[in-house]
Amino acid sequence: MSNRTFTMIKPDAVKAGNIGNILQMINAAGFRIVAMKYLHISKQAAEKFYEVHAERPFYGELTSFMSSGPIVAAILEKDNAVADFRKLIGATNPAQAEEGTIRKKYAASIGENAVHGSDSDENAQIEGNFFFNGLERF
Ligand code: 3AN
Repeated sequence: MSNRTFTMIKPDAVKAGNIGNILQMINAAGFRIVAMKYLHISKQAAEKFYEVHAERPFYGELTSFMSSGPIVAAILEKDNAVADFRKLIGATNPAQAEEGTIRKKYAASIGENAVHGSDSDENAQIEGNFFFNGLERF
């Protein structure tokens, strides 16, 4: 079990002005920020990041959305980080997300669901490495 996960605050949540609210929930849940940046990724970069979903019907929609505006990318640290962060963000579909989760509060739909959270330790490492080099982690 690793103690790090990777997250993105997605373009919908950034546009809605919820960066601060979401970071507040992340901090209140006990996560430490190891690395963080605010950036606008290209469609090509989004396609690379979501390569594992290339065959899914929503791949085009997902990668267009993720490159539609700036995002916040971050590596987070806490015991049991991956599982605890998935709990904090709630179900992929906000309609099914539990009360008090980030997606319940700030996500509008399954496609535009406010935040990303890695689904395994292995992916947390791959995804963190996609955005951050060694000099950008503290
Ligand atoms: P999660 O982000 O909860 O791990 P995944 O890995 O199944 O969910 O999906 C990756 C991303 O793809 C989701 N965060 C969501 O933005 C998008 N997505 C998943 N399912 C759909 C869908 N049916 N329609 C549109 N977008 C979807």
